[in-house]
Amino acid sequence: MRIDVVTIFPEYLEPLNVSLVGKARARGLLDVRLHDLRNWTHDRHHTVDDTPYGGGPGMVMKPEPWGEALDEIAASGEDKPVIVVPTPSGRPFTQRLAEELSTRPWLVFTPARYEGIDRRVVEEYAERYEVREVSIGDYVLAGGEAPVLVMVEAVARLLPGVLGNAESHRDDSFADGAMANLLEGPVYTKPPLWRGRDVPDVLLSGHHGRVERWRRDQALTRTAANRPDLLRSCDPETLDKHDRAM
Ligand code: 6GU
Repeated sequence: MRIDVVTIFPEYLEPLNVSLVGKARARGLLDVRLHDLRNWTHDRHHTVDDTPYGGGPGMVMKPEPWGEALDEIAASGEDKPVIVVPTPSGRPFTQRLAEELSTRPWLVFTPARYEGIDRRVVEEYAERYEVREVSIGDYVLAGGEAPVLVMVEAVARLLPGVLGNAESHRDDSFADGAMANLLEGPVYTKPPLWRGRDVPDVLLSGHHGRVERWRRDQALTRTAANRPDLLRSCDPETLDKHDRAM
């Protein structure tokens, strides 16, 4: 997969050199290209923002640098990229969307600063490309760069060959399957006794069936406590079907 990021803070994206994403890049599974939006400005001050029409606080990103940058970058590959526009006004970024994006050969992210990008940029590119306006949650950040780090990591770990074994995301919170819509329960490792605290006996029992039953109970309890909305969105029949199967 190829990922381009256009930003006025390329250095903000340096974590993409580290850990899972960094390794995927080093192994040639992921081709990440960072671009400084100011390279597509022509004035001495490399201006990327201006005052908003209609008044109001803050500044708006000018359309011309984005237009020149996206024209050049989008024309630099074989197929058409999906353009992902991080914005608190976008559709929610979910595991489902991460899975969908992970099947696409090429993503271009356009993280903005200030009050956002002149609306005409999205309109212009939506006529020729698939454009997704996406929010990572119900809070406001100062810019789209941190959301790009979030989304790239969520997508990269789904790419073939990036994780150790193909099973490692089967039981992830939010994945499909028996644990669909349930949060993962607690995990333990050695030593079996730490500061007077035991590892639950069932995990040391060697009874695979009892371990699975316990894990599902933990997942249900945690989901009820932390995300009751997820439990309510479950089909009760599907929940029961998985429970009867244990
Ligand atoms: Cl994608 N951008 C900004 N600036 N704030 C956000 C966000 C995105 N998602 C949630 N908050």
